[in-house]
Amino acid sequence: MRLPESPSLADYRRHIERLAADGLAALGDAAGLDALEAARVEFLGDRRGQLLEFQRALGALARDDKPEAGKLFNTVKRQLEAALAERRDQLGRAAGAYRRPADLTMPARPQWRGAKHPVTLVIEEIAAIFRELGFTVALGPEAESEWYNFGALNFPADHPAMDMHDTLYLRDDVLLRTHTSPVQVRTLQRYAPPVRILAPGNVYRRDFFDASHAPMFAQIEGLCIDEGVSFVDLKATLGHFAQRFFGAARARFRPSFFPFTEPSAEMDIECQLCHGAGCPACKGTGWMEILGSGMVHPAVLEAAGIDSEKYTGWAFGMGPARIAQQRYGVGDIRVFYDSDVRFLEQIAE
Ligand code: 2NL
Repeated sequence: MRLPESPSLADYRRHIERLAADGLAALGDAAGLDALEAARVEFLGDRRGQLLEFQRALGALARDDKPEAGKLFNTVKRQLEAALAERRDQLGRAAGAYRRPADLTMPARPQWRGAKHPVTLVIEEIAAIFRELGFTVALGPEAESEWYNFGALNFPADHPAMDMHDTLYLRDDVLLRTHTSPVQVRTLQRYAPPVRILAPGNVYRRDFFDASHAPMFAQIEGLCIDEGVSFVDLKATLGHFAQRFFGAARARFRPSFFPFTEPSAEMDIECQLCHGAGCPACKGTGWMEILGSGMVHPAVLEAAGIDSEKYTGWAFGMGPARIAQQRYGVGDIRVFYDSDVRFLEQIAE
């Protein structure tokens, strides 16, 4: 549809609106920069572009029609030029032409990293020290029978620990273990001595949840059974551990009592805060209790099927959360069980 030789204003308008529609479509839909350039030449080119014809035709219009037609021409030209610029921008953006190179001097955005729980860190560190001495890690169920939790461990039948008030029972004869000792009894049933194991895991007590007690807490026990094992081995091994873990120059043993060991002893280390001088953390004594231990009671060995005439052994138990409390200077044990990252990330390594 070509413009007549001497167009009327109506002709001019009809034709230039048609051109505008075609041009806007061709420019707006151009699939790439090459297609866009082809459309530009076709409509806006200054040698053979379609718009040129309308510029020339302005001269052939009646004098009174010229201002109106001129306005129309300018509007269409601006529209096409704007469509060209917009499409060029869109295609350029898609091709990444405006992407700025990375500024390597910008400070990095801080990222929060997940980390191991302080109690886990303590357990792993303890396990690493004992691993060097030939101890492996043993695991077992948290729901136990009365026999594995108490009976095999030489608790008298009427021991107060078995009371419903101290132990969480799931149902008759199914309870939540109150220590990890049942894991060790199970291991002794399955493997002949020599046995050297660590039993870390969660244990449960019917305690009130206050600053120094939790109803569930981590425990780690150790057990060494062989021929000719004596209290000397217990003292030397646990003393070595205190040296490695705490860097504590001094450790002492005090007599104690547990149903499953005889004799029994608790180990103290020199207070890590005041180095023996006495401070609030050690209640002025200069010492901190870190574990309970003893020679495995012959009744426990026999219950697990071990010949107590042939074999002897020693065992210990401690609370990694208590150890973490001392090591990281934490007053309230509950923060270890709150899962509050504002606390945990202060300790995370
Ligand atoms: C403590 C005291 C202790 C044991 C745990 C044990 C296990 C078996 C046999 C004999 Cl199979 N003993 N474990 C021995 C002495 C003390 O724990 O104060 N724990 C937090």
